[in-house]
Amino acid sequence: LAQNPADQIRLNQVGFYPNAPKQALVVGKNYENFTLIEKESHKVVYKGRIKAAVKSPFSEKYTQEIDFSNFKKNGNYILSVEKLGESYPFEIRNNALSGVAKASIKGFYYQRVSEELPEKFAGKWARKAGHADTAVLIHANAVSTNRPEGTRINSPRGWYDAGDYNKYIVNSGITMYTLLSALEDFPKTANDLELNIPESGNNLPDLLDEILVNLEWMLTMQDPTDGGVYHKLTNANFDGMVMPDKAIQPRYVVQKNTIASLDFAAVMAQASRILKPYNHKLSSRCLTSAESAWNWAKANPKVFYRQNQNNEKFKPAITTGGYEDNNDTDEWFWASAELFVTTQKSSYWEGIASTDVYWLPIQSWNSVMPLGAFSLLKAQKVLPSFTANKIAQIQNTVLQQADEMVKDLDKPLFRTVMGKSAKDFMWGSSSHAANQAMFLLQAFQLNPKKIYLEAALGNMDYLLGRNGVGYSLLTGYGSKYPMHPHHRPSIADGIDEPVPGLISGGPNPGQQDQCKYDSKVPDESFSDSDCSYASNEIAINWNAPLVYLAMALESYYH
Ligand code: 9MR
Repeated sequence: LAQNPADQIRLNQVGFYPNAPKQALVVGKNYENFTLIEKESHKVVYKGRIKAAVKSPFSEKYTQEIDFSNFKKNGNYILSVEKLGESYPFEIRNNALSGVAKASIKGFYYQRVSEELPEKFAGKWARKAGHADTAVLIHANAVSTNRPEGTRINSPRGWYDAGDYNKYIVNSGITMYTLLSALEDFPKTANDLELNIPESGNNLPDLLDEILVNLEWMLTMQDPTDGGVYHKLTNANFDGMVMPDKAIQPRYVVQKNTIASLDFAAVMAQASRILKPYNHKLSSRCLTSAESAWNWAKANPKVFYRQNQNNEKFKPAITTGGYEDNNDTDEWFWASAELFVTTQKSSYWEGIASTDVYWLPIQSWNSVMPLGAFSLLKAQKVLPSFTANKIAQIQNTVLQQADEMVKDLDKPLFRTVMGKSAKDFMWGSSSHAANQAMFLLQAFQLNPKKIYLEAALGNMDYLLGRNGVGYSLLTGYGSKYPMHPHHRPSIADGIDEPVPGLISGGPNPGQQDQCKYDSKVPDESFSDSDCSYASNEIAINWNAPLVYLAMALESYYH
């Protein structure tokens, strides 16, 4: 089969900002010259030399860099590589990624539980409401004196987690943090993004309206009598590939635990702060809920959710997503940080004071210490002076790690921070790329070195096509994007195009799904098939850092 040259020219298939770096890569090692062609007229508008090849650390593949940063004129273009052919088309314009920013937030609208998505807002992806979640059972592993077996609770709304139809507190934790931070850090951009959702025009930013949908659900996951928070609201087993309204298995809330309660406490404390100017009453309710979840965790430390152990004792067995995490150090840190920043009560500082922060992982659903670190750094100007030494330590750590990340960016295969190491290609690797960028953007807010911002942009280019698979990993955006994500509505709705604005998990050599993959190479280990939950699912915690990144780029480059 003849190869499509466009598949060998890896670039952001959506768009470039006039005043930002513009790079593409060609897969190969002997190419010499490129031209930039105006799409309509097919006129050559810019010419250049292609750089020397760099070998993949993962395979026998080589890539060569094409740089056309000096070309700044708005328009629609194609790159042409001599002796190969033409790339997919792309734009150069101001607000080049506003479409991506909007779509990645609108993706959450499409995940809404308990409400119909009418055509007016959902277009051809209109669908009936699924899961009222008004009579959810307390699972046998979660019964308490005040809520004995057979009790039903009202826990509607929120977002479906991913390609499945369950709602998980732990994963909502980092997702909400990330979206709330985007709102806090880029308020003007948030105001400008109109999403065409039912609440549009109600005087709140659409992003906030969308956040409130899940906040409302999270609040119902707290047991009001003791403050503890249930791990998840779930079926016993994953549904078949059906639309939400056809998914009618019984729903349960399962075991209250320390990690879920701390994640909840952190989000509610943060929300209380950020919501204050918009809704005073809700803001104080969030704080009360945060403190009672914290108190529950204090009284019930080290209660971990362990699905298999539970299944031996309690029926029905629960086999949906585990989100199990046996290390609560980072959740304590995060919840302490949010509660401290919001209340400035010294009791919340103790855990922070006693934690050394000489290294931070890239944030993920089970590694949330960076979230607390970022919140402390942002608040440092208004915090009491006894916090200064600890905050200086955290700041050094973030800046040092950012410097490390942006080193030698001319060497990796895609000239991006993402993919310097094979370890970057984990389950949900796309979110890792977006979270690395978010980490760099925290550094940029502390010290506006251009390279931090440019490296964050590079990871966006990675997500939109400058990568090992040649797909823009965002459904509906670019010329070649995943058509068969592991996403029940996209599979069952009878519409060819997947629901738009959802970021695919991306390459994952773990291949835990046993689907057919064309390659085992870490950066190529991807399968655009709906069977592939390990490389081609979508998830709220993957979309959220993309929202943050797109909004950041829109506000810094515009
Ligand atoms: O994102 C999660 C990933 O880090 C884990 O390795 C994986 C296996 O436990 O689970 C992922 O989360 C899934 C969740 O358990 C259920 N909903 C879909 C999520 C994305 O695949």
